[in-house]
Amino acid sequence: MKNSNNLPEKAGGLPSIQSTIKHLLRSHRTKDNIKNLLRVNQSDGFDCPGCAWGDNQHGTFQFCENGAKAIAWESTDKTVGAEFFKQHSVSQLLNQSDYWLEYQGRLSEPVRYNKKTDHYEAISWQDAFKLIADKLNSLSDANQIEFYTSGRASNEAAFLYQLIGRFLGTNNFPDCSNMCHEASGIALTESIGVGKGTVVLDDFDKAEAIFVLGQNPGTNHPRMMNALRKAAKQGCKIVSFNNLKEVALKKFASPQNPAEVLTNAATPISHLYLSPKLGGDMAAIRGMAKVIFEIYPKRLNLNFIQSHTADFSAYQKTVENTDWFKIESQSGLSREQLTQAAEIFVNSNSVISCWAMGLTQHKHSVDTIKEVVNLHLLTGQIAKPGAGLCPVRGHSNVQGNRTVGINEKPSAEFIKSLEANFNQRLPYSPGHNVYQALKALHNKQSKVLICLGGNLAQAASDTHFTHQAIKSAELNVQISTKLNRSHLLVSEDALILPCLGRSEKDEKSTGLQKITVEDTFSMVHASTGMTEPVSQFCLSETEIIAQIANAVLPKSLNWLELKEDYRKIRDLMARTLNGFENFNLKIEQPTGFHLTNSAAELNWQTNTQKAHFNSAMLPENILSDCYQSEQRADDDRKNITFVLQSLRSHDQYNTTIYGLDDRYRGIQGKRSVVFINAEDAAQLSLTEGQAVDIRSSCNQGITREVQNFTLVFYDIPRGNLAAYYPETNPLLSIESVGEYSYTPTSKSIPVTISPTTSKNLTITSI
Ligand SMILES: Nc1nc2c(c(=O)[nH]1)N[C@H]1C(S)=C(S)[C@@H](COP(=O)(O)OP(=O)(O)OC[C@H]3O[C@@H](n4cnc5c(=O)[nH]c(N)nc54)[C@H](O)[C@@H]3O)O[C@H]1N2
Ligand SMILES: Nc1nc2c(c(=O)[nH]1)N[C@H]1C(S)=C(S)[C@@H](COP(=O)(O)OP(=O)(O)OC[C@H]3O[C@@H](n4cnc5c(=O)[nH]c(N)nc54)[C@H](O)[C@@H]3O)O[C@H]1N2
Ligand SMILES: [Mo]
Repeated sequence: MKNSNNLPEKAGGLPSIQSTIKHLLRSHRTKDNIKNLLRVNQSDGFDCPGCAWGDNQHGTFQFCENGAKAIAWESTDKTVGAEFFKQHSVSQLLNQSDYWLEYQGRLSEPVRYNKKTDHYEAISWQDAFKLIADKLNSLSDANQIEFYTSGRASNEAAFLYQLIGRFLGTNNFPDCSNMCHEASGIALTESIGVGKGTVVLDDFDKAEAIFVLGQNPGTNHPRMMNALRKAAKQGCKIVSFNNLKEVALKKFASPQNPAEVLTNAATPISHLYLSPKLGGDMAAIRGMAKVIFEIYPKRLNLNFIQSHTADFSAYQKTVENTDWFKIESQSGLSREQLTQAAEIFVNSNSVISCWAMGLTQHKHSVDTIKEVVNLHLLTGQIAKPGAGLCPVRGHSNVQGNRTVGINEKPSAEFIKSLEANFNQRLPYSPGHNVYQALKALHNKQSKVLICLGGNLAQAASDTHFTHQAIKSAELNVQISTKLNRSHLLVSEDALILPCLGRSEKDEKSTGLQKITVEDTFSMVHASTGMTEPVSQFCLSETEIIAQIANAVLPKSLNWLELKEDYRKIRDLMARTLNGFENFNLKIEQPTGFHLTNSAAELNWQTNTQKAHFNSAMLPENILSDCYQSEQRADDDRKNITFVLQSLRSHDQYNTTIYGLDDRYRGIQGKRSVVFINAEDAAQLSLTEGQAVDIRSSCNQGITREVQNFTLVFYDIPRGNLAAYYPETNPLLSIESVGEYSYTPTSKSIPVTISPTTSKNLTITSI
């Protein structure tokens, strides 16, 4: 394993291209995948399954290293069918790593779990649909079903999926958003009346300053690096707030620019780089607001404040009542540093703030994001060219899924519109989010789990609890492309239903089908797969959902007609969803169409018709309340509690592990590492490379521990640690969730570390 001394000086460049080629070769479908890369994010091609960043509309190559990995991972020759399951029992498979499971290849035929033999066995599609229908129809209450969605499903599949649930009578739609940007949706809806970002890609060309908070775009949104690089070259000031020094936010060489690939050249990205303590961003931004009130009161946009906002004076008082000591100690940043950041903010005519999981996965995330909004409202940095708010979404269609109805708390207006169009009574009361769904499965109140993609077992917190919860389902139905742990947590009955990937052709009797997706800028556009399906037995997600609907609710709609012609599904959506009028026509435009954002038009759809300042005080403590106060006091005295963030390496897509390297952080061949400040290690008499156990301080009578993690010295604030997800999920108590959002507090886990007691040799290969 290499360590932090091997940190690269820049991100991107030649190593990115070399890594892309390596992953293409490993896919065993190199030729197809090169073809795929030429078509990804082109107007007649398919949408990259990597991330939700938008496409530049000028027809150049639109892929990146990690997009290429996602495509190569999906498009492989290796398959997992009934024969594979004959050779491996479920108990044996449970002993394999997550990497090994997915690496076996694409799921290629439907299979059903046989409890007697502990093996999955072949089942026909029709029998599988009937089995689901019989089970669902036998339940006394539709609220005993959990309909999980991961944000890759198309708008068409997701729209039909939510119809099944609602026609049956439930709003139980837990989804990956609950673990991801939930806090952004809540904060933005309450503050500006719409839960989405207000900028479009072109705004990045016009911004004079871009703040990037709690986000690692070099790995997770590499196409965003092109926008940041271009902006930086034009003199836009980029300010990064990141707990870690992420190399791509310092220097980036575009893999698409020959001069930067072939020479040592690179573009400096951040003008100012600040590293707050974990959970310290609300304090940091409060500090910036305080600077504006104290030093630059003339930069307050009083016109904007007066005509467009409510609760300004309450906010002003809150800022006055927040003292610098609290700001500096909670953020870990000095008043001078925050003054520098505030000066860039007020001296720029147009400012964008972007953020991701570093802001959304804390106890006080909703208030933190509202504080970002406060700053923009003070200065009127919203609803004008080059200015606004940009929560950068994760999964490629997670935003679209919400738009078309995957929401456990649908608005009354949405349900009314469905009722009017489908002529039946539908449920208004909220259903389960991920936290509530897992609790209900765990106590057997819920009996069926259906997952449209994803890997809930490894994505959710409190791994032991979550595994028990999934295993408690009487029927576990997984619609997936690759084998993962969620398929193996079975007790009674279970189905694995293999679907087409986004890069594959979806042929129906009416011709080649398109699907649609929505990116982080609310652009909706079509996507058409290009390569031959991996197996003739895979069905499209849309067809699988339509067939389940037909089996369960045959009379409610002509589902079989819908599955043969997705234009008909889009016609239904056009009649039901705001902004989707003439849907089929609008997606004929090469770049699709933009769903308008009311806040970007100075139309505030809040209860007062104004944008709201939020006056919350800084939290007393950033850690979850499940960390008991007596223990907290004791640990504080001994000064031994660290705050741990769980994050992604460069070689993974959420729970999908592509490899064991994290190139930009200097890590090779290993995932069980924990990044620590050298001075903290010295204080505990620990050395670099030493193996430690990490124990959660939120115990509630249960020991939550992961063992044998190697210490890596890193530029990280004292008292903070970082390690990869999903390996660290066992440390997060199920009760440790954000206020209002229920999102696991994956970026602020209280832990202690000690030399390992594990006798196992460190595993370095997969
Ligand atoms: N290749 C690849 N692409 C992906 C994904 C993937 O796994 N792999 N996942 C997709 C998904 S679903 C999502 S949601 C996004 C995730 O995209 P990111 O949010 O970039 O993902 P994380 O790896 O969780 O990184 C969090 C970043 O925030 C910083 N951070 C953590 N806590 C704090 C804090 O309290 N304050 C500040 N200021 N910084 C903090 C971390 O140091 C890290 O740089 O990426 C999407 N794209
Ligand atoms: N500790 C910690 N936990 C976290 C996070 C964190 O930062 N820290 N991040 C959270 C976040 S932001 C998210 S979004 C969640 C992710 O949670 P999920 O979305 O549930 O997880 P993924 O790992 O993206 O799902 C991978 C699986 O999706 C299936 N799949 C892939 N492509 C397709 C497709 O096209 N169709 C279908 N039907 N299936 C497909 C494959 O079978 C694959 O095994 O994890 C969350 N969990
Ligand atoms: Mo996410």
